[in-house]
Amino acid sequence: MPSTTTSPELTVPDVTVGAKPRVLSGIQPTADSFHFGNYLGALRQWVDLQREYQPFFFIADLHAITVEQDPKVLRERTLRAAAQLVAMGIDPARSAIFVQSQIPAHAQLGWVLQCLTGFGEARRMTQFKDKSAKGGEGASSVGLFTYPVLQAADILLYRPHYVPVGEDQRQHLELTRDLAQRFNHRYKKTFRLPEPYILKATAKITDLQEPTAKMSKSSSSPAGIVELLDDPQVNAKKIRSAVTDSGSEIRFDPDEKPGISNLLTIYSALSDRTVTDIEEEYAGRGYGELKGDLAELVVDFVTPFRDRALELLEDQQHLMDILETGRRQAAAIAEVTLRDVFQRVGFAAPARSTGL
Ligand code: ATP
Ligand code: LTN
Repeated sequence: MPSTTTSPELTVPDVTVGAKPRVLSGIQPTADSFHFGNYLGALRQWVDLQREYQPFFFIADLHAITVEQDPKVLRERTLRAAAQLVAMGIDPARSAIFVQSQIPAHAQLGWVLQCLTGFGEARRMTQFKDKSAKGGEGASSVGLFTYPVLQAADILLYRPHYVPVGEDQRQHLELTRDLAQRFNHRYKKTFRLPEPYILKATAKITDLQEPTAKMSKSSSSPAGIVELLDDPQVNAKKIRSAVTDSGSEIRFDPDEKPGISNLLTIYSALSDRTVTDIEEEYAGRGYGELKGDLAELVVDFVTPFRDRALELLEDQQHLMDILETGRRQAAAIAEVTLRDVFQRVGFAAPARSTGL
């Protein structure tokens, strides 16, 4: 396993002894296309981890409606997300790919965990502070406030070992571990304490126009974000027009040279070469050359990905079949966990219980 920024100890006994350890993550269907931050920060690790782990990957539509969504667009984006996951190499024969809202246990466990979360604890989540800053707290939904608690439920239901995400999700993973520990302590050991799986090198891909800010679906300007389903030539142009720093030296130094460092990070990830190797190759050469070559690498990467995703989108029934298979696999696990939880918190079982 490649080195990550975290490796806490597991404290809950492995409930899946003999089985492959699990990996789980989710992504919101809040844009027509995933971007390079999503891909390099998280999705690429999903693809890699699916080989050695039992993988659960889902499209977080419940999370998406914490801010207003057009229903028709949300449905379309959910399928677009599924197509992109498959196009980038998530193999439905290995991985359960599913839609969060199709598994009621997420919202049900979410409620139980909300009742274990302190108001002050939820208030400390920086994502709420950031996302409510624009319109003001009063205009934000309560769902946006409790977003991280639902995320904890998403994770804990499947008792995963690792959760591959970008750096911006670290705080939510910490809350998830705290809630798991609290539940285990108050009732009975039920949840595994999951570990974040955050690759240091690509944990925060930054905006091409504002290289100290995160590349983001909701806050990047069009020129600052490389969208994987966009016209490859448009993306090449965005790379060539990326904001770079004063001076002319090609050197990895995120504090002094955030623009060039971000381009070097993307270059290194796409070419599987070390940053040092790339720095050496471009020693004494200008920013323009680096950008031109990176633009070509980007075109080579996005073109086949985009073709495959668009082809998959033409057969929506096939995508829905994949999601249905994933739903069944996920439901089988989630329902067992939820039943344990309901029993442990003291909910009366229905009289003729044949499962949930
Ligand atoms: P928004 O910024 O609008 O909240 P997003 O662009 O962060 O959305 P998400 O669906 O929230 O997209 O993120 C999906 C995954 O991609 C998460 O694991 C997140 O940590 C990761 N991710 C998103 N942006 C970046 C980035 N710029 N660098 C590294 N990882 C990222
Ligand atoms: N908050 C995450 C999306 C998400 C998620 C999860 C990620 C929702 N539930 C569970 C990992 C595990 C984001 O990417 N912004």
